[in-house]
Amino acid sequence: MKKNKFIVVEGIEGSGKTTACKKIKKFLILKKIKKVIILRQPGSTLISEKIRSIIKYKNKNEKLNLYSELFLLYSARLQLLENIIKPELKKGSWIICDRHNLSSISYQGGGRGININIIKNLSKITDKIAKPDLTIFFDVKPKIGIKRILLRSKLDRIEKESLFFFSKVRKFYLKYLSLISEKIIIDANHKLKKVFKLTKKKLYNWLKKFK
Ligand code: Z5A
Repeated sequence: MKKNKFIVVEGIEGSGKTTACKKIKKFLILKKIKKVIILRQPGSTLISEKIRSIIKYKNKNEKLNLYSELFLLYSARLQLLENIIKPELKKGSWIICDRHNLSSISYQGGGRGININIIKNLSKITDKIAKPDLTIFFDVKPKIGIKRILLRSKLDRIEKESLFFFSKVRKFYLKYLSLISEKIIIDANHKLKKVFKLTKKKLYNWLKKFK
């Protein structure tokens, strides 16, 4: 059996990440991998879920400071790494994580304009606990992504940002992905069936390296 892996799934809203996480889990189980855990960021621990609701929903009486948002995101991430990811990796579980450091680089760095070195330094702290083995990026045009989200539900605080914001986020994703060696990039503009067919093919090829 292959050694367990820490897989991160990234993309802008409506890229289909969350749907893909479930499909990737099914695919890994078909490949005889027994324990696969899906996690989300921010979230997936008691404290991290509390932080998630602070970040996602607008408070009429108090605006969330740019840096508060960043530090909250990293606090949620550290809770998740320390309490779930690290112990589960030790036990041999496979982890599929919906978002990680690259989200902060792209949203807080690219979208909000925070100095990238601050985010890189915070990422060094999280990387010391556990570093992803693979990043899968679902690349969708912001216009298409937002359209999908609008069909699904009302927009939250971050989803209400402009198309320009998401274009900046996507630009940073592509820029910083180029620095990651173990990655898979999927054209997520296609229909769901095709997107997952592409994902399965590329993931299968990646896994073959560890036979
Ligand atoms: N955030 C941040 O700023 N910095 C950070 O470091 C981190 C996060 C970690 C998390 O909210 C928010 O936190 C997020 C970034 C910020 N910003 N916002 N907003 P979230 O977890 O609620 O949102 P999300 O991560 O962006 O996920 P999402 O909105 O659910 O989108 P998704 O996961 O990419 O897509 P999905 O749920 O799989 O699909 C969305 C809909 O599209 C759904 O109805 C699907 O059936 C449909 N779909 C999916 N794929 C397709 C295709 N291929 N064709 C047609 N329809 C499709």
